[in-house]
Amino acid sequence: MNEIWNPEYETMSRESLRELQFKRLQMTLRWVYENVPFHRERWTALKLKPGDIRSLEDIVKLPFTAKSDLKAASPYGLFALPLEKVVRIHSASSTISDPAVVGYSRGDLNTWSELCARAAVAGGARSHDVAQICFEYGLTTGAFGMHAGLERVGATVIPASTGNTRRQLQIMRDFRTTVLVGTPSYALHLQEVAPGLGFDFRDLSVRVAILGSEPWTNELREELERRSGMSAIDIYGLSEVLGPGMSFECWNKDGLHVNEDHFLVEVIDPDSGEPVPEGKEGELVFTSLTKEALPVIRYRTGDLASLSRRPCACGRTFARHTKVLARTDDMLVLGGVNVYPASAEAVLLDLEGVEPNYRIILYTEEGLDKMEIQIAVDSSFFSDTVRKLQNFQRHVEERMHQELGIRPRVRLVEPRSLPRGSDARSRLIDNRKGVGRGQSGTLPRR
Ligand code: DLL
Repeated sequence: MNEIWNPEYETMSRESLRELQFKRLQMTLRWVYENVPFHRERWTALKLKPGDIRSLEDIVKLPFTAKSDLKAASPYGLFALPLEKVVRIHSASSTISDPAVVGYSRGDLNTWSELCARAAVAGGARSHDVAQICFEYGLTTGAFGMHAGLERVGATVIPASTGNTRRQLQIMRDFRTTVLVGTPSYALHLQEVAPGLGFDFRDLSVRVAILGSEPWTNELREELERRSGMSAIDIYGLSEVLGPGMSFECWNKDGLHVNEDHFLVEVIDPDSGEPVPEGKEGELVFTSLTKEALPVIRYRTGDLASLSRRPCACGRTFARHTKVLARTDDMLVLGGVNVYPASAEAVLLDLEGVEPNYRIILYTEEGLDKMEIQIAVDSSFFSDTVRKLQNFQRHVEERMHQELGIRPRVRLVEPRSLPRGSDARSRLIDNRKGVGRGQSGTLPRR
């Protein structure tokens, strides 16, 4: 059960690991200083050069990088390599019109598949497995990362992508899928709808589920495992830093091991930016140690967790962070897609005849977390024909889909049925029962 894909690195002594990290950090800082004017200029303004970082702890001297920096430099402003050497582009699954673009060199893709292979093996996948990937094959990173990692392990990979649940279940049964890869909400959805579509999940061969891209609780894990007898493990990552495979659970399921030979991880107080002690919750911050095309320096994830460097029963020496269940901002993750309520509001404000009065309701349907947007429209709207109202609704849904990457249900309501002048917090009602259940991360904690 406890196979380790790359024991040389995954079990190296903490002392050797720190040495390796420091060597790689120095290389990264020099690489960035020479090739990314954005970082060089900021460091110069602080009178800092790569040589001033003399220990791992000195990293705190460097400024943070935020998603807004990546967006401002979009598409290629933070790349350290010319496009000629960049072989892949992805983007974070947030606002479509304002994406954070990320790039990979051939070497980066090799690193990425290695880290996803480690995650897959830690979760229980082996070369004899048949792995069905139910992440979308597109601009987001989930599918391509895990696809490459599982192929590297030697598993037989089925690029099933998302949607068409009946077909997914059919593939699972007929191709005898043993490893399911996707979002926890989709795994739950598959389990919930299977009986109605004539499938019994327990008759399928799924042994392991490698799930991530959105927050999910241990209670949900227990439910998924109980319903189908499979082992469900958590993988974490974000596109801006790499994608899936930055950290992963082992069979011990007691925190996610960070691939520390490739990333320096910090936990900071989101308000002060100061480091917090081990075991205390704060914002995860990552610095890449080996990335070539888009190295990231002290990238603020917005994800809250705490870190532990205590040895793990699995033998890996990499630090572990707790499950990510909350964020510093109001970003929602619905079906693995990142959604900022402000982006929904921007779409609404752009529509004629719509009052800037709306309410977002999160709900769960067949295990999937979904969004309904109730929009106050002029009362004159309701004197229009039903067809006209439906067309308008569809138009809004389509615009939301284009902008947010999810298709919320839109309901038009009379202005007085919504509370007036409410702030963002009271505009959001969270009735989720599925993956979002128990999440405290749907609203800012401050
Ligand atoms: O979701 C990468 C990924 C794909 C990870 C597949 C794991 C599996 P983004 O679309 O950039 O990348 O979204 C990143 O999603 O900052 C977290 O808020 C959230 N997230 C990702 N994985 C987890 C997880 C991918 N295991 C954002 N638990 C992150 C909780 C997660 N939240």
